[in-house]
Amino acid sequence: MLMTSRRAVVFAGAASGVAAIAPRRVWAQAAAPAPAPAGPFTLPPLPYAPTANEPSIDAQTMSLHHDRHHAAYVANLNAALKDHGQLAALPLAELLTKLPEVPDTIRTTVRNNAGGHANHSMFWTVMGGKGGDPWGPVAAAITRDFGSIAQLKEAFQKVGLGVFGSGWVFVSVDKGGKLALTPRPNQDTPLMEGSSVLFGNDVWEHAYYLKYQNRRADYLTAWWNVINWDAVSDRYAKAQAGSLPL
Ligand code: MN3
Repeated sequence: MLMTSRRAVVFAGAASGVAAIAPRRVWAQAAAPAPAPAGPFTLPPLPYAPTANEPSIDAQTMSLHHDRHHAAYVANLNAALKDHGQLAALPLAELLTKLPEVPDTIRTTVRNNAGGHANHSMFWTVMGGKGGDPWGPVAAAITRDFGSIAQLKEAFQKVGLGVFGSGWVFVSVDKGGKLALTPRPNQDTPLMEGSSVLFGNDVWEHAYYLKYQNRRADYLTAWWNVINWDAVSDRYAKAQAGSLPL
């Protein structure tokens, strides 16, 4: 009976905009972001707890990055495509290759937010690992195309530091399995040219500023501690099979 009456009070408080009397647990739920619009695009859940990449990537950054930044790209994309049913029905990767066909009035919004949705959907899945060394065919491809994993990391670091302002550093993979470092500004992605992304790191300040402030180099170095090589290997196989969705 106590719980019932407490809940009733909390709901009444929330409805009238008075949250101060809510117990902590309920207050935390009330503070969560509003659900995204119905679609067609949806925010994928983080595939691990926000703490999974500690201490390299702090939990607060992970939560804000996923729950707020990525959610906003999805919401903005859905809003932009609200009256464009044919575009809204396309798979995300296909939409990204058809930007020239998107009406002028929404093209930049679609470019930024569809790109942001694709990039972050990839990003979460290649993290949550333990770093270390890659294995199998992707390790062989790295050695073939960059010389060694150490040389890839060195080149990736240099390119990541060279992105002026906000953007991404990707390792893209072509249909023959050849790898290349491909930095992109803003939320652009090699998917826009029909290429596949093997993995990539987000060098927007929102990805690291809470913990690293201006020290992007330290963030780039630490990020390798949480790369999930199993996931990257899986992406490599799918890219070559033509079955990698993003
Ligand atoms: Mn980001």
